[in-house]
Amino acid sequence: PARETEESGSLADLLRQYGCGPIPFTGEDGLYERHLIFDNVSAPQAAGCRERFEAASRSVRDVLSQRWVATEATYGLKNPKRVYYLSMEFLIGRSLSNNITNLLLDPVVKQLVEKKKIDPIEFLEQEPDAGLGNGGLGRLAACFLDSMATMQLPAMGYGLRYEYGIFRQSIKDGWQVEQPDNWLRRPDPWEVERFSEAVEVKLNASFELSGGSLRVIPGQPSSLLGIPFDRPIVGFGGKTINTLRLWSTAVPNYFDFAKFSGGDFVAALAGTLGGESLTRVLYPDDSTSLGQGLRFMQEYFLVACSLADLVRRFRQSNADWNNLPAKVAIQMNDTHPSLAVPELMRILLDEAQLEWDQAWDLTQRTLAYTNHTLLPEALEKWPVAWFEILRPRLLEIIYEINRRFLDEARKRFPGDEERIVRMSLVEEGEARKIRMANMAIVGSHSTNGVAAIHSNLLRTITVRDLAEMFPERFNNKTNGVTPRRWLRLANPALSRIITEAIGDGWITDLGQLRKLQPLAEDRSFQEAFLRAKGEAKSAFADWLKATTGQEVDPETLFDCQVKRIHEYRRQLLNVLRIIVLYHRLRDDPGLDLLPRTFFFAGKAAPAYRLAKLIIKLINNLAGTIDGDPAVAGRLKVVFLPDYCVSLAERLISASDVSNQISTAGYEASGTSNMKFMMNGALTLGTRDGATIEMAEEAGEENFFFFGLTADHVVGSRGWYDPWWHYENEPETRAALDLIASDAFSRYEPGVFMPICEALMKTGDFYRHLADLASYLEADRRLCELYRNPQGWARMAILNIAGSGKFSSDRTIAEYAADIWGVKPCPVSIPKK
Ligand code: T68
Repeated sequence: PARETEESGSLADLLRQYGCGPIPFTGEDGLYERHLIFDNVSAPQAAGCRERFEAASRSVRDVLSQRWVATEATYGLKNPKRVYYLSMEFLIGRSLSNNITNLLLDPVVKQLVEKKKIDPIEFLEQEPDAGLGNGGLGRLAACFLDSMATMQLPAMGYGLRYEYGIFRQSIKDGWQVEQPDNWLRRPDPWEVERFSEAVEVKLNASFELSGGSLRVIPGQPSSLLGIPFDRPIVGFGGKTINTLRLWSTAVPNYFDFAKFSGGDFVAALAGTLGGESLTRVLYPDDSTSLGQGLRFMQEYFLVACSLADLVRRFRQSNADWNNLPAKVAIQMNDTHPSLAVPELMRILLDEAQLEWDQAWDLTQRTLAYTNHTLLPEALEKWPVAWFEILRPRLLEIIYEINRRFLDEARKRFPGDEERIVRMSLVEEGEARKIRMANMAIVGSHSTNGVAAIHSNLLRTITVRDLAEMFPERFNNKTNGVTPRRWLRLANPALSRIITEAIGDGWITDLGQLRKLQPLAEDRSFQEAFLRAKGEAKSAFADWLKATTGQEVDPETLFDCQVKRIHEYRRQLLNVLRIIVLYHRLRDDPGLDLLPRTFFFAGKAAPAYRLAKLIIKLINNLAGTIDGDPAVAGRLKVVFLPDYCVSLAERLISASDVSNQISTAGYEASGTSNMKFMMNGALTLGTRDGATIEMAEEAGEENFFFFGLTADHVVGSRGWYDPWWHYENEPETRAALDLIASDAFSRYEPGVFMPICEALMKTGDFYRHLADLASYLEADRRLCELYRNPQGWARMAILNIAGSGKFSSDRTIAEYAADIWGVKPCPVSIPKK
């Protein structure tokens, strides 16, 4: 049995505990030098930046390896209840600097960098972002893994090892251009392939790659192999190292012997190409379900591999299937992995041979579901026909679930057949479809939204009938972000002054930031804050210049809107604001306007034409302003291409103003809003998502709220008229006229017509014009405050002090207590 070991002491102690043993990190025989020589079989002096990055990563991995093994061994031995986070996306970003921070190795690495005269930026920039996600949902999953490991929870993430992550965005003539993200071109130093733990997924169809698309051959059973690739998830302090297991497809080692002996050697092998492509690429849509067959197969592949794997692990330590909910919690990140409902039933019925009622009870008590959006176009519905082709047994099970569920529903709501039609897991129509959200809710014990307003709208509007049937299942878990990456790592200057003021307890207990509240009035702390912000802004400006050649002035106010481009997120509203300011300046060149830089960044789904046109408009506006000597030095618009985790780390820490301006009721939560807040930016925003709760924490008087509330938005459907604003608000009219008259498209006349149409002709669904005037008014108040640096610093500090609730540690503590019932399981290393 394991015996507990010592607490961490000195750095040397720590390294020893991590299992680094007598081998030092650097020096003649150190890990780093060994990797430089032996991994590449070349002289260390010959190593380039990439080789140095790989050697450093390998060395860090060596430091954590034994601890990683000990973590899994501890779980095996103590058999605690474990949580499995199933997600089609993990937007990880870079790992080297994060793992160094979380292992507390910064002093060691600092020495290395100094001794070897390595340029740390050049060196860290070698690591590609692991961009296995679209946006908030994928980044949330990554923050949750960090928190679970830090809180020593026995947890594991399951996802897919896409060979191509979210596309790389570049801008050509103002337009978004997508390029493949070949992030695995060079070997990834963090992943460990575990071929011996491969699982087989049986399907009722075969696949072929023909002409770039996947062709399904129904009725020809086949199987795929899922190969696990494990990545270490380092908890802060390095005590727990959990695992993110990503599945990659391979085709079993079989041959089409008929074809082979017929002489068609190439065709026999080419047949395997179809299956191999399954995990090739991440779908780049963050808010629409396009209903692609390949996506459906990816989802099933994730679920089938992960459940087979976790059930195998469960069976190693537990004889009785009835213990499943006592030992396993499975969280479904949106409906993407909701095939877990019928798949777990299949395992319990067909493999464990349990009776239906028992299998159903265990399934429901094991699974839980998180909803991330209310947008109808994002709700997944899969054609019944695809189930029939791919896995008919799942369809049988879904029909039986539905039959029993509707029987119950009819008892609860006799005579209300319309309600039954709405609640059914099956949507009738020409092509019958399975409603995945309904299935996830019916097949689990918990459904949560991701901010208070979102959970309420979900319960009272979107899936009201189901919430009336199962009220006890519905709950809220307001999102959070990890302060390790988003404050300690991203903003060293601010972290330092916080730690100097209140100690470093905030890193794992963000509520302690409250202690900063009294310091908001303290002159010297205000000044320290302004200096730290200035430092971050200069660092960003230097980085931007060095990597892109673009120049921005850190003396100007940095005003940001960074997120996926979508109409509901209203980047267009921001554009209208800037056009109004530009127009004022043109009208009156003597105007006393606060010098500002407006940053935009974000990707548009490749098939979302209006979103791509919005990017074009932002870029053309930037060009027009740059070319206008009348506004030089006073207004600047910058569209930063290829928004990703590592860019977010640099930009958010350097921001003064955060724009969170979605149409109220549409942004489920938002998570960048929280990152900006804890980095001391002030929020210009609508009452939507978690921004509402942020203001509750910091005090509304420290927020710049404007615009319609969610109730107003709902109430205005039916009578809202954008033309009223056009006719009655001169600045609104002027801004729209400028767009329509090609002021920003002199050489491409008419190019922005679809934008004018969306705003005026088709009714401005997202209420841009309704909120423009109040946006400008809030903006005016904000600029006034900025002219008073002490007042500004005071409010920013109050925001930081109020941001403690938005640590993902708090969110995870709530999931653990209310949904999963899991407790910390500290790792112990058996004494040698
Ligand atoms: C986001 N959703 C929400 N979806 O928009 C955001 N969708 O408000 C919230 O803060 C965040 O989730 C975390 O809860 C997404 O990011 C997707 O990325 C997505 C991807 C594929 C399909 C549908």
